[in-house]
Amino acid sequence: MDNKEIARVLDEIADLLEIKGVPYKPIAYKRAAETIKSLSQPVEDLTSKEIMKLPGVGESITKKIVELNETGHLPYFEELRKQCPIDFESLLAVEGIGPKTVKLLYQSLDIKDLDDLEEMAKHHQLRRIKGLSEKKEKNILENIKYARKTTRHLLGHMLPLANNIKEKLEGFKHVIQVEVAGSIRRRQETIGDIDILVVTDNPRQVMGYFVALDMVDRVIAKGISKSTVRLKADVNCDLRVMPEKSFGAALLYFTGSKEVNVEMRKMSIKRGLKLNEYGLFNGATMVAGQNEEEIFQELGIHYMEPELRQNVEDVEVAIQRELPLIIGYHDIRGDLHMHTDWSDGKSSLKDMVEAAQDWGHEYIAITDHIGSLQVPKGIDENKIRVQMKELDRLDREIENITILKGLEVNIKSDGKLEIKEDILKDLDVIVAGINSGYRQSKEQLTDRIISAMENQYVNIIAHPTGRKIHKRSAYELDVDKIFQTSVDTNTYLEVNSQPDRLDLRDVMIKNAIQTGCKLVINTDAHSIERVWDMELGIATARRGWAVKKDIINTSSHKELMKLLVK
Ligand code: DGT
Ligand code: CA
Ligand code: CA
Repeated sequence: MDNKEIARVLDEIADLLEIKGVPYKPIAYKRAAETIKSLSQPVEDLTSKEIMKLPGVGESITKKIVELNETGHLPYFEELRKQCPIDFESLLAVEGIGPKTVKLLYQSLDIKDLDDLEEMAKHHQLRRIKGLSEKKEKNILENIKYARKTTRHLLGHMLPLANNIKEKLEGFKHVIQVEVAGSIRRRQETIGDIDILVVTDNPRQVMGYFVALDMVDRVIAKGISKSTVRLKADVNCDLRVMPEKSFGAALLYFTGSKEVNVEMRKMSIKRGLKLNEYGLFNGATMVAGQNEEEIFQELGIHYMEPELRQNVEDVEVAIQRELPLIIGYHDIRGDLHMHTDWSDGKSSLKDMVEAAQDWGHEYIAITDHIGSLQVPKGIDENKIRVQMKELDRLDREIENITILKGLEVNIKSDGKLEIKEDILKDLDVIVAGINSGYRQSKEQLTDRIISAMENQYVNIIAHPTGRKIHKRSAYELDVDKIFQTSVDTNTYLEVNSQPDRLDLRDVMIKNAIQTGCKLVINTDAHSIERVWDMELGIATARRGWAVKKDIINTSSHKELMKLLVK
């Protein structure tokens, strides 16, 4: 079990003991949970003697941690849970409810989960509890809705929505300037809410227009300088009106991140200046504010691309003027991982090629799945030969784009490829990926990927860590070993652009590049609409500090063919 999971168990034990009215012990468990949470190494790697030496962890808690580590279970905890079967996680997710309130609700009304809570609140039973009020009951009822939907939204779903709202605002006569800010502008992989800034000559009219947009579900707050709406997509959107001369400062502030804002403000103070959402000031004089660039310039630091505004270190590097010139959104010249309706894709070969052309690609590789038990609708080896002829024909027929012949091959549990190798030598691009059997040990999964990389025909490892945002965490892998093998074998690691994959993810991209790996940004598109996901992959690579030369599909077709020889 990892530290977070162990801490969660200890935390919940504390809450359960608290409800049972056991004295002292809850505090001890809370303290132990805090210690485990802030530990820099896995508690799994510690001996019981070492665990016992941790602050706030005594003998009895040590035993429980060891038991959890060794067996994954803790009968003591399970017994407590049986005695009071309360869904803590969900109840505590309701704004305004803490452990004390949970106790109160359970003891007075036997409330165990969100359904119980909603039922009792609707029937006005909460206000009868001492310590709660009618107002509190109303708030709880309102907040239950949000607690049921606490997950953040995927960038790939929010970016088009935000751009759509931006376009609508741009088309409104009173809007002078409009920009999307917040986590979307930083292209963070998940989004809490959408933030938009406008300059207008008529705030009242703009706000009226905004809250009446067709994607709005309901209005949460409407004012002259700020409004918040709930969109039909179940996400909030804030619109703020800013004066034109402050637009850059506001954009900087509301793009964040919070950490970056705090650091930049500190840095301004060191230079005798004051930075806020209205501008950069020297005493009462505004020295910059209308655009972001001039603020960075006046501060004497490197302009920070929004994707690089993540944390304190990014500001420090900007001060040193050592930020990289990251890959641009127009630097990609081709997509090397695409599917068609020959396998599990939804669009025809020709449609995919034309969509790629529309995007501006100079070359693409069609990499359908080959037949196997794991991948339904994969094509078999005879059909691959037929498809290869068809690809050649299309390549001659369609101008301005080169079509490469490829395949996506499954890496079997033993590391071998799920295909006869003689066909591979006739193809241009081989993408290998783990598409089944994820439940292996760290060593097994690592070896599996390494065997594939050592295969002389494999060019690309698809979605290397297998994570799916909100669904499945990354496999445990010895990434250092994988990065090194990638360099040694000229195998490129993919930045997969699917909205819920973005795999490799930003931090891993940074590490891979430091090891000297070359990467490839692919869409893994299964239909024409998804060809546009490339933008998400590029954004992720930018967040991982990738420059043009780190990414092989920024090369010309001729250069690329050299890189594809292993
Ligand atoms: P999200 O919405 O959770 O995906 O993340 P953000 O970064 O969009 O955060 P949000 O919407 O709460 O606020 C937008 C930006 O406004 C944020 O990136 C930085 C700025 N901001 C918000 N609250 C604070 C604050 O308390 N202090 C500072 N320095 N900046 C803040
Ligand atoms: Ca936001
Ligand atoms: Ca916001």
